[in-house]
Amino acid sequence: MADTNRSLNSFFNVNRFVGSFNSYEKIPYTEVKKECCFIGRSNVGKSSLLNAVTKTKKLAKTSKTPGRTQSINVFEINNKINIIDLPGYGFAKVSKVIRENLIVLIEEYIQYRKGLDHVFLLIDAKVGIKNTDIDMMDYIDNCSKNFSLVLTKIDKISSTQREFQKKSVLSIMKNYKKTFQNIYLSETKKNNGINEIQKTIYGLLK
Ligand SMILES: Nc1nc2c(ncn2[C@@H]2O[C@H](COP(=O)(O)OP(=O)(O)O)[C@@H](O)[C@H]2O)c(=O)[nH]1
Ligand SMILES: [Mg+2]
Repeated sequence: MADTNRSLNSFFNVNRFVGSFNSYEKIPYTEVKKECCFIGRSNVGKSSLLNAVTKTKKLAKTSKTPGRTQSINVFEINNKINIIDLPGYGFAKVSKVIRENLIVLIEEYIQYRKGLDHVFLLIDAKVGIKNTDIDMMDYIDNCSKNFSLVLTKIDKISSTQREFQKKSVLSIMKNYKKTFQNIYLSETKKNNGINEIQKTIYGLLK
């Protein structure tokens, strides 16, 4: 087990930032690669998760100020898998126009990007699922894309609350029988749940 974990860490540790793009059409196709993406509300912990998965501290910029990332950030793992850090949605403090443009950016990426194999939708464990998350799941489901949920920042709640949150989230997943795949609970600082997420991403290569 420890060996598998270590080899996954070294696999993900070979990575590079490809670039930031303001439309899915601008993302280069270097060769056919497997691709997954992280989406979720602003400040949910997408960039922190990317850094934890890649074991690279400052690969993606994390921020205490929500709404900073407004483009599609592309990271390449081991020349084989792309991980895409998408802008956060549902952030109230940006203008309505920007908010709507961001939703279009995210939705077009999900619908049209060839090679997108798996969407990780992040939910803040303390905040729970919001309407904007449901809208996004409906959209992903309509596009027939596989997705998994990641309940983030579980260190902020008790184990009882974790179980409650997990159960209530899973009951909603009955609406997405074809596309919903799995649920992960994560805490980036202590690396909880990170290995399971790495395994799923690595598994896309099969
Ligand atoms: N307590 C705790 N805070 C976290 C965790 N993951 C991220 N954060 C914090 O949440 C804030 C937003 O994180 P970031 O990764 O920038 O979110 P993004 O906007 O979704 O990319 C930052 O202050 C992070 O340090 C976690 O597992 N536990
Ligand atoms: Mg971010």
